[in-house]
Amino acid sequence: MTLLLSATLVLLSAGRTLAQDTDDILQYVDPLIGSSNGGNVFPGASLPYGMAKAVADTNSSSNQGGFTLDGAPITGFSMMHDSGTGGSPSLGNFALFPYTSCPGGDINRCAFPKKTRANFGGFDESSVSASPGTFGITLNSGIRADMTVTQHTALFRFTFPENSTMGEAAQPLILQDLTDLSNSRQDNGTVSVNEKTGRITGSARFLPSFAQGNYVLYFCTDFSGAEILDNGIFADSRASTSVKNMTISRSINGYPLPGGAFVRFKSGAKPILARTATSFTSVEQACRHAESEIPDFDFDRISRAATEQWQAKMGGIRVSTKGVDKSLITNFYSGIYRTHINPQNYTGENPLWSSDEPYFDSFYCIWDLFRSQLPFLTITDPTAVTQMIRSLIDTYRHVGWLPDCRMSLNKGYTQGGSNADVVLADAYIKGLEGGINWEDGYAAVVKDAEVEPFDWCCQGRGGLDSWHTLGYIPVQDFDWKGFGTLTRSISRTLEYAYNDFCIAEMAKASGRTTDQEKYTLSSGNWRNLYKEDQTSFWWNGTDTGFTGFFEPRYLNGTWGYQNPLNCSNHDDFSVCSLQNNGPETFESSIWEYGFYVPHDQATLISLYGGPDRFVDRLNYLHDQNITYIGNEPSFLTVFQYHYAGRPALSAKRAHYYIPEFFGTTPDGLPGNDDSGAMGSFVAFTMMGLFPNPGQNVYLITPPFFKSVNITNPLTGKIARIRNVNFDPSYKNIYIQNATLDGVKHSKNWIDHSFFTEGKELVLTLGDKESDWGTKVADLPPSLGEYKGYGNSSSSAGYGSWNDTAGSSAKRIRSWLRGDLESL
Ligand SMILES: *[C@@H]1O[C@H](CO)[C@@H](O)[C@H](O)[C@H]1NC(C)=O
Ligand SMILES: *[C@@H]1O[C@H](CO)[C@@H](O)[C@H](O)[C@H]1NC(C)=O
Ligand SMILES: *[C@@H]1O[C@H](CO)[C@@H](O)[C@H](O)[C@H]1NC(C)=O
Ligand SMILES: *[C@@H]1O[C@H](CO)[C@@H](O)[C@H](O)[C@H]1NC(C)=O
Ligand SMILES: *[C@@H]1O[C@H](CO)[C@@H](O)[C@H](O)[C@H]1NC(C)=O
Ligand SMILES: *[C@@H]1O[C@H](CO)[C@@H](O)[C@H](O)[C@H]1NC(C)=O
Ligand SMILES: *[C@@H]1O[C@H](CO)[C@@H](O)[C@H](O)[C@H]1NC(C)=O
Ligand SMILES: *[C@@H]1O[C@H](CO)[C@@H](O)[C@H](O)[C@H]1NC(C)=O
Ligand SMILES: *[C@@H]1O[C@H](CO)[C@@H](O)[C@H](O)[C@H]1NC(C)=O
Ligand SMILES: *[C@@H]1O[C@H](CO)[C@@H](O)[C@H](O)[C@H]1NC(C)=O
Ligand SMILES: *[C@@H]1O[C@H](CO)[C@@H](O)[C@H](O)[C@H]1NC(C)=O
Ligand SMILES: CC(=O)N[C@H]1CO[C@H](CO)[C@@H](O)[C@@H]1O
Repeated sequence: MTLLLSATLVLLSAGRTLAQDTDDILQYVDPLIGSSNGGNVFPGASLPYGMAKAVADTNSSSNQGGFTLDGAPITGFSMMHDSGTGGSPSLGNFALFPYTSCPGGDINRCAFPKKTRANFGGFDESSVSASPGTFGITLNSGIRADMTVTQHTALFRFTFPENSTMGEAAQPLILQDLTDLSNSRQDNGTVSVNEKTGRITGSARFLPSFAQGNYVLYFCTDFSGAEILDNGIFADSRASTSVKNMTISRSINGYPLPGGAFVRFKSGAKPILARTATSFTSVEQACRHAESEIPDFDFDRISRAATEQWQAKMGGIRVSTKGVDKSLITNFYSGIYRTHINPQNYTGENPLWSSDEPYFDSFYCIWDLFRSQLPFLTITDPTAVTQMIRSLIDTYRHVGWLPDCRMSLNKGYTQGGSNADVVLADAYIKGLEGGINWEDGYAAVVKDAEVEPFDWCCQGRGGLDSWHTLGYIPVQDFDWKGFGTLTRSISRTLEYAYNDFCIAEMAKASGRTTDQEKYTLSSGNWRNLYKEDQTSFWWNGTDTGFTGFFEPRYLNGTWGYQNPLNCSNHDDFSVCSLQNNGPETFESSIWEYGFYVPHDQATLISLYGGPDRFVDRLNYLHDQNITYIGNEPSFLTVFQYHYAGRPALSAKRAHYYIPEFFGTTPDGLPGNDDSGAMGSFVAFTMMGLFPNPGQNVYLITPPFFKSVNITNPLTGKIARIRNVNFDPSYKNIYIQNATLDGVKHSKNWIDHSFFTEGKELVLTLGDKESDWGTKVADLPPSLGEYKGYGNSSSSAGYGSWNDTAGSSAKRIRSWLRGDLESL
């Protein structure tokens, strides 16, 4: 009740209109979804985009997000994390660990190294509590650990049993370890403990999870709640109260030598609070954060404030809960919650350059985030996305390139194209302003297209000479100018083509006609890897029945070969990531990449034999489980039926995947959450509008709820979607007709003005597919012309760009038909 009242005040004071449904929506957020089975979700305490992320860390081999619910014991409580990522575990620095007492009162009989601490980290799953802004767990030792956070500071409250399990009266010891989750600490970590106050400070250099380079992190920890008995330093398994400072080597055998400090207390009768702030700039800054953000060690106040921030952040989306299974509401709001965890706001914490621009980190990775996560935030939190875009552009200014992946202040590895181009285009065409320097933004995306970095492992694009002369990335490219992993030639070609389309859109919107024409032209390069006579057979020799697939191509124009089913869900043998011997598609098959032409579905559909044959192929992709819904390239394929004039099939497919493949249990996610990418897929899908990212297009399917209200935080206007004939058993999932602000709306898509202008979309549902949204005029924009549809009276799309685009589209078409020489 208290929470709800204060949240109401926050919303009202921000000038927003409260939805009438006054349910506390945070009751529907379960942060533990995805905390086992490879979801790798961070389920701990964080503010939206918060830098401090406190949780109990386990020693699970899947502890990328810190905590897991897979039976692995706790090794510590740390305050920096990423969420849902693959790669090696990220962050997890400076773990604390509590003991009720050391046997016989002898500090040397407490276990200091992480590996031995694990023996004291068992816990009962029923003791775990997690909600936005707080996390708590009881160890089998009887110690209860609750945690909450502010922006840079974590507050832990340790409540001790009267006696230790050995029977000694409580004389709690809390240690702090110069470690991180992946044991990456480098040489010369330092730690000091202040004899009088017990303040522990220090720093160490660590390695980022999926990036080059390293980073230094500083910390400052204070305690409250009990009188200090003594304190000191530990190295490996031994400790002393007479040593207060230490500089520790990584050790000569690879595994960093355990080391840190500890404080012992006279009594455990009252809870002991540990307050740790971190900083990328200095110990002093860390201490300043701690003192200013949590001066009073008031756990209840801080956790209430965290809850209120979440309530305010998420309060803008309200669904009618009537009749709908609670687990679906939980799925929806938990997805929205996870979408707001990363990227992290490190503004004021960037030691790499000085600038007045915001600095966001943990874009881990944009290949995942561009598809639905950042587009979702563009709806719910455009102010934050504006700051993220400014940060990306500022990173370009100071590092030279837009990042594709960035974590812990370092350049992460690029997975495919320069997909920050899509992020910038998406924001630009949806009208984000707020101090974004779009001149620099445009220069940044053009640089991606024109200048090859020496190290395209981690920025920009590789193979640009081939791209410009041949119009594709060749398998076994000859590239002597820039260097990166020479694989993924198909997926890179497809992604570069779409990246160029996104640049063309920005060029169009800013009146750069020559560029628009140029990048529209190269956005057709995907066509150069289409091998029209390519067949596809299963391992057992059965023909899939489809002909025409993308295939690798050599420098000399000769085709190479990759089995179109390799790297699909059915391929248990290939390794399809960034390995040097990796395939020509990244983490996905030729089958699935075969749909990745987001800007020219019309031409793709024609190549695949028209809309019916396209639908057959899309059905086969899903029905045969060739696609893997646990990885991001699958997202758009769920909705691409819209382009074939079959929006009903997108709705059907949405219900096929949710909730079957996305449950609300800890093991409920089909793959890594990827910083909230999966969460945003769930949220968008259930909301009934899915973006084609980089375009001003949302594909319409019926929401999973009777109604959805989405408040635009900038304009305060409320966009509404209402289902007439809503049926919570989901038999009526087919749109019969629709109105937009009372006017008949037969297009199967809408644009972003729906949100900014607060329009109302009313969908009338039925249990059978109708002809709503099926005509060519109803289809979303596409560069090429829709052909072979039942009613082709008018054509939609980017064909109507204007005469320049029209003539370039004509040129593309003639060029696509013919030889590469004509370039
Ligand atoms: C985690 O710790 C437990 C208890 O010490 C141990 O049995 C287990 O092998 C450890 N797991 C890993 C992956 O290190
Ligand atoms: C705690 O330990 C003290 C001293 O060892 C003992 O007298 C007392 O009974 C113990 N209390 C409990 C609850 O076990
Ligand atoms: C660590 O400190 C030692 C001793 O001062 C010094 O010799 C060494 O160069 C330092 N290592 C690094 C990486 O700074
Ligand atoms: C220990 O470290 C503290 C804080 O860095 C410093 O003030 C103090 O002088 C150091 N003490 C010794 C003995 O080096
Ligand atoms: C959405 O907004 C309308 C109009 O303000 C209101 O009547 C309705 O109750 C709201 N729906 C929800 C689910 O909050
Ligand atoms: C990011 O942090 C800065 C500095 O604390 C703050 O001014 C800004 O509002 C934050 N941005 C968001 C989206 O929370
Ligand atoms: C071959 O494998 C495919 C895909 O698993 C399956 O659909 C088909 O029935 C199999 N054919 C035979 C003859 O076993
Ligand atoms: C083209 O290059 C590939 C790879 O080097 C080679 O196998 C093929 O024979 C070449 N084709 C022609 C026509 O030279
Ligand atoms: C496809 O994958 C299989 C392993 O599953 C591998 O043996 C084969 O070389 C791959 N074939 C192609 C053409 O990529
Ligand atoms: C696809 O996966 C679903 C769910 O795991 C399963 O029920 C179905 O049998 C699979 N279909 C094929 C053709 O493998
Ligand atoms: C929408 O469809 C329903 C059911 O078929 C029908 O009753 C209604 O009149 C239609 N509305 C419009 C605006 O076409
Ligand atoms: C024929 C046509 O549609 N021309 C348009 C080209 O684009 C410019 C700028 O958007 C428009 O002003 C023209 O009308």
